[in-house]
Amino acid sequence: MAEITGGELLLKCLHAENVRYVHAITDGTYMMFLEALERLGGEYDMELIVPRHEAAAVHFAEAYARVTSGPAVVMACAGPGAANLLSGLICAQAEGNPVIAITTTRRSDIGDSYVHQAGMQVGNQHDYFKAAVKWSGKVDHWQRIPDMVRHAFRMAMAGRPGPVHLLVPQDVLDRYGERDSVEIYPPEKYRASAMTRGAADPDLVREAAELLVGSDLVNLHAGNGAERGGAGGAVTALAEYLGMPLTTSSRAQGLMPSSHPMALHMASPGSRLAHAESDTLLVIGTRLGELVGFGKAPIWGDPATTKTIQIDIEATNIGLNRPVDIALVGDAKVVAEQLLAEIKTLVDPRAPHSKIAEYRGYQDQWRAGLDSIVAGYGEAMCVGTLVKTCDEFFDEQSILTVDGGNTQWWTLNAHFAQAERATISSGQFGHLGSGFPYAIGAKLAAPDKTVYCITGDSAFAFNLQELETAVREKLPVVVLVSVDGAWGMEKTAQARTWGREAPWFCIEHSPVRYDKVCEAMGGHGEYVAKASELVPALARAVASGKPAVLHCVIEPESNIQPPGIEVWNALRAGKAAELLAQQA
Ligand SMILES: Cc1ncc(C[n+]2csc(CCOP(=O)(O)OP(=O)(O)O)c2C)c(N)n1
Ligand SMILES: [Mg+2]
Repeated sequence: MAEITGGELLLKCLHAENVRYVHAITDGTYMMFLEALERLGGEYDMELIVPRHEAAAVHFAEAYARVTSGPAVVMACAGPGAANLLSGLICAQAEGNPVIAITTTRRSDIGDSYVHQAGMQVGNQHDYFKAAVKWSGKVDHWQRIPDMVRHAFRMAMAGRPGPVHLLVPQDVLDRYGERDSVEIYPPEKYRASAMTRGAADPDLVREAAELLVGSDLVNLHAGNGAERGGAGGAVTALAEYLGMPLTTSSRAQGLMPSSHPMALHMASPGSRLAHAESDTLLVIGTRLGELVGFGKAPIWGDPATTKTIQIDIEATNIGLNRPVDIALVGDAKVVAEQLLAEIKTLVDPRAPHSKIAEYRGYQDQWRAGLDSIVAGYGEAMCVGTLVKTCDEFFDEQSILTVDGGNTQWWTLNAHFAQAERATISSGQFGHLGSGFPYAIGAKLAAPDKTVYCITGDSAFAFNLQELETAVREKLPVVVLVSVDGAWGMEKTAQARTWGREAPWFCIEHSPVRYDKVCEAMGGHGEYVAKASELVPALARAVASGKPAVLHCVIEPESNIQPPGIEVWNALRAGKAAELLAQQA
C-alpha cells in the first residue's frame, strides 16, 4: 500500500506515453508534479525545458511533434501562463500538431467558478481553451487523472492530429491517493494510433489500383499527412513503380528528395502543369487547401474528366475541397504500401512518364530564373542568397525551419528540400514568431542533426528571448535573420491594395543588431552584409558550438515582390486561369 500525489500520478501517466520533455515555466500550483519530476525524472528519462514565454514552448512542442511524429507536452500555470499558451495552441491546431497542454487552476475552492468574486489568477480557463484546441477536458478528481490523460493523448493523436488541453486544479495534484487504486498502462492498450497504422478497405484499394494502372498520366500529390506518417519511402516507391510525377504541398517538401528525377518542386510551373494535365490525381494526406487553389480547376483538372483518389487518415477530410472517385481512409504509409502491393499484381513497373522530363524542363528554367535573380544582386543579398547558400552549405539531412512574411515566401519557393520532415514552418497559419522556437524544438527532437532557421526580422523578434533558452539548454541552432528592417510583406499588401506605402503603418523598424542581441544572451553573433561573407560566417557559427544568429542585411527592395507571390495574388483574386494562360 503506497500513497502518491496527483502530481506523481500525472507524471507516471506521462511516462507511460514515453514523454521525454515537459515544456513549462514552473509555478506554485503544480509543485507536486515538479516534486515528482525531480525525484523520478532521471529514472523516467523525462526533463523539464523552461522557455521564456509559454507560446514559444508550444512551438517547441509542435516542432518536436513534427520531427518525431509523436505527441509533445507543455504545461502552464493558472491564469496568465495558461493565457500565454493559447496563441501557440491555436497555431498548433491549424498546423495539425499534437501538443498536449496541461494547465492548472488555483485550488477548486477558489478556482474558475468563482471568477466573479475577484479571485487572483482565475479566469474562464476551460472555456477559452475549448475554442482553441481539438479537445479540452477537466480533471475533477485524483482518481480520474489516468483516464483523462489517456483521453487527451487519444484525442491528440487520432485522425488528423491536433492540440488538446487538460485542466488539473491544484488540489487534485496535491491530493494523495492509493497508487494501486488506479491503473496505468501503455498507449498500445488505449489508443488506436499506437496500436495500428490503419489500413484501407482492400476492395477499394483494388479498385484504386485498377484505376491507376488504367490511367496514362497520374499526378501523385502528397501533403502534411504523408509527412506525418513518415510515408516518404512508400510514396516514392509507388510513384517510381508507375512512373508518376510526384508533387507535394509546401509542408511536405522533401517527402521525395528534390534531387529525385520524378520530384517536382511545389512552386514550380512543372507542379502546376502536373496538377492540371493528369488524367488521375492520387492525393495523399492533404486537404488541398487554399495554397493550392482548393483543388479546383483550372489549377487542377476538372473533376468531370479528371478522376481523384484520396487517401487520408481523417475520414472527415475526404472530399473536403474536391469531389473524389475513390476514398481510401487510412494511414498514408500503410495505404501507399497496400496500393503498391496491389498494383504489382496487375502490371510490371513502368518507365517514368515522358511528361515528367517536360515538367522538369520547365522547373529547371524556373530555377534558373531564381538563380539569376540572386546572381543579379551580386554582393548585395536577397533572401534567395541565404536560401541558395544554405542549401549548399548544410548537409541534406539538416532541418530547416522557416518564418516571416516575404522571407518565408522566398524561402519555401527557393529551398530544395532533400529529406523528409526536414522543412518546418507554420505554412497553414502563417504564425509569425514560430520559426525560431520551431528550431529549438527540432533540435531537441533530433540532437544529432544540424538545425537552422531562416526568418524575417520582424518574425524573429516575436520570440527572440528564447535565445537564452537555447544557450541555457546548449542547443546550437543557427538562425539567419533576413534583415530588411521592416514588416516586408505589409509593403506588398500596401502596394497591392493602395499602390503606395504608408509610413504611419510603422512598417520600418528602428535599427536592431540581431547578432549583438544573440551575443548579449550568451550566443554567437555574425553580421553579414555581403554575399561572399555568408559562407565563412556560417562556418564560424557552426564551429562556435553555440546558438548563433547571423544578422543578414538584405536589399529591402528585393523583399517586396518575392518570386512566386504572383501565384498567391492570382489565387486570392480568383485569377488562377489567367496565371496558367500566361505560363502556357
Ligand atoms: C503573429 C502574426 N502577426 C501578424 C501577421 C501578419 N503579417 C504577415 S507577414 C507580416 C510581416 C512579416 O515581416 P518579417 O517577419 O520581417 O518578414 P518579411 O516580410 O519582412 O520578410 C505580418 C505583420 C502574422 N502573419 N502573424
Ligand atoms: Mg522583414
